[in-house]
Amino acid sequence: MRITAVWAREILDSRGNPTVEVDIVAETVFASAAAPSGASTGKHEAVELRDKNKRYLGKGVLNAVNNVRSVIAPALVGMEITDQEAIDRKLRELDGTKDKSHLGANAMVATSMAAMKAAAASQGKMLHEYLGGTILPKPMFNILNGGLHAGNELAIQEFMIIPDADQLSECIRMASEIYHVLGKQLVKKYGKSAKNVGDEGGYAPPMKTSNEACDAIMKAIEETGYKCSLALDAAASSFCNPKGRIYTIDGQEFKEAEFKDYYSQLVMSYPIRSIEDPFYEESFGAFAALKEDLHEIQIVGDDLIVTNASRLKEAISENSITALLLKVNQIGTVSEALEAVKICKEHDINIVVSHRSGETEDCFIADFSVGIDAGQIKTGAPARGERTAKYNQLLRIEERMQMQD
Ligand code: 2PG
Ligand code: MG
Repeated sequence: MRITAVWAREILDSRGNPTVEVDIVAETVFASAAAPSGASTGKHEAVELRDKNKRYLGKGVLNAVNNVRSVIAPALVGMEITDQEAIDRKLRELDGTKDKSHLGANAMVATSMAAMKAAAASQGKMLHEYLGGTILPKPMFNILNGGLHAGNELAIQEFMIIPDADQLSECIRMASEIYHVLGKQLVKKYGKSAKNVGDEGGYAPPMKTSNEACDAIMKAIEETGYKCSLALDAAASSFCNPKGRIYTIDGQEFKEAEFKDYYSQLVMSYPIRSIEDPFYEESFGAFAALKEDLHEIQIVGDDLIVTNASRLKEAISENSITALLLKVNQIGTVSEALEAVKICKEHDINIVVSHRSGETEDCFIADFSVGIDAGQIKTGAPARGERTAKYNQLLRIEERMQMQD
């Protein structure tokens, strides 16, 4: 089917900031997708176009919306909707920059995702079926927030749980129960304000150290009696001074070479299975050294790689990571994200599909994670509509797969 119309509008994301939503019509089918937005963004990410005027305190996206309506739409109309590579190539040609700052990665990614959804619809398929994947991802639930996502003093951004169950729906139920038990325990210990949540729906209690956070989570897991391990996203660039690479955490300062031991201590004390962005976003060598020390722990590259094929290749050749954090909006088109997926599969690198801290109700990544057989997903707490939208879509996919068995 050929693309007949492309349209865009400004909507709000989960932080209440504007973002771009794109509609695509291809003959008899319609699809819509919205760009998510990060807070702890990597410096090599594709650039979101913001209006930088009075509206929305500078964060308006009317220029990006206008780029979709007046530049992208006329170029895409008439193209075959299933030719994702040609569509994405056209977007890159129209943009003409390396960092997608001309049209805006927000305009481009929403268009690219909407095109893929419409392509699936043109074949009467759900997106994950269209992509051909069959594996439901293991979810990591971010139940305690720190860093740039919370108003507390925790340096580490995400304290996640990985419930140990075969079925995805069981993992979701266990995570929900642990989350609620944690909420009650936090209120008991820290008072009512401890139940306030951060950007990704995890609690944001007034804690000061990573140990305090892990202890609280372990206590909640214990009360439920479930088997469950932990995962961290340090997002370490947010507490690293690039000059001299000094890390400030838990009231202490660490030089990069010493900071490795901080993680080793945590890993010895808690059942941590995965650590994302343990060091500054240019520290390929420090990632590699930690990976060697903690060879049983998954080391995930997010800001380090920004879903960029050439940075991914560098990380692989430096032996820096065991997994890629995959965020389509970091690179700006679905085809480029798929290129990163291909490289991961060729080099035995795990894939964790990820949401952003600023999200919408769009559940593209739920289908995408299944469609590419990623094996893992992180999409926040088992709470808040923009997070549960993804988990709920995974529940629908699981049900559909069971019915087809
Ligand atoms: C991360 C993400 C998502 P942000 O660092 O992994 O959890 O955060 O979207 O703010 O970059
Ligand atoms: Mg991250």
